[in-house]
Amino acid sequence: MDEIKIIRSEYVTSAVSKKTCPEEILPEIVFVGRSNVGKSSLINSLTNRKSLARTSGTPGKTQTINFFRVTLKLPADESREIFFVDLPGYGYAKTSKTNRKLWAKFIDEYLSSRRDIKFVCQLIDMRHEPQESDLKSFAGLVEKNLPVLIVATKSDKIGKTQRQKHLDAIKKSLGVDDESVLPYSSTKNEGRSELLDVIANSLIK
Ligand SMILES: Nc1nc2c(ncn2[C@@H]2O[C@H](COP(=O)(O)OP(=O)(O)OP(=O)(O)O)[C@@H](O)[C@H]2O)c(=O)[nH]1
Ligand SMILES: [Mg+2]
Repeated sequence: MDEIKIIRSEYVTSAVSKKTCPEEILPEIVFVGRSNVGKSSLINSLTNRKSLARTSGTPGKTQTINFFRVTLKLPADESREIFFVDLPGYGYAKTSKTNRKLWAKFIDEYLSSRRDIKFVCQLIDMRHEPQESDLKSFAGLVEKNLPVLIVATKSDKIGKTQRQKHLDAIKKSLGVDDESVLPYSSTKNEGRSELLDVIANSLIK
């Protein structure tokens, strides 16, 4: 496929409840994963923007469901508007239990709502095996019949020779095939054009 381009990207809103999600319905690509795994950085890498989504070295940065409107240019000259949706991370111990429960409920509501979610990118730090919270999140997405692409983040932190071993461990733990796992580095933009292809394909189908 020819190169897919992102020709525009803008922050739309931060939702804290189902009611505050944008009324506008566009195809949505959703980014989920543990706190600090690199969801917001991935959105910046994809859109080629330094700080469209706020990132931080400390986990727990994203605390709301953030919607970004993105205009893609497809090879057939067509341009399409979609939303990138940045979710707060899970597995972050510092918030209270009540708070975590409320969030889990809201995220669950959002994922179960009938918005036009094309697929969910579940990010997993490539250096570590999926944690219990990752397995739980993955199972929840599968249960909702949402297509999931596993994005193995921070691939720049792993030597070339170690990569396959790490990818295999992730695949085995989640029980998914080669096609469902994509290594990504937001600092090096590795995996970017592959992910843009997957996004474009999800819009055509
Ligand atoms: N080396 C490297 N560091 C990365 C990469 N992606 C993210 N980081 C770093 O990881 C940290 C967390 O990144 P964020 O994008 O804020 O993570 P997040 O998943 O949005 O975190 P929360 O909003 O807290 O859930 C930051 O210090 C980033 O610079 C990557 O591909 N490579
Ligand atoms: Mg974030």
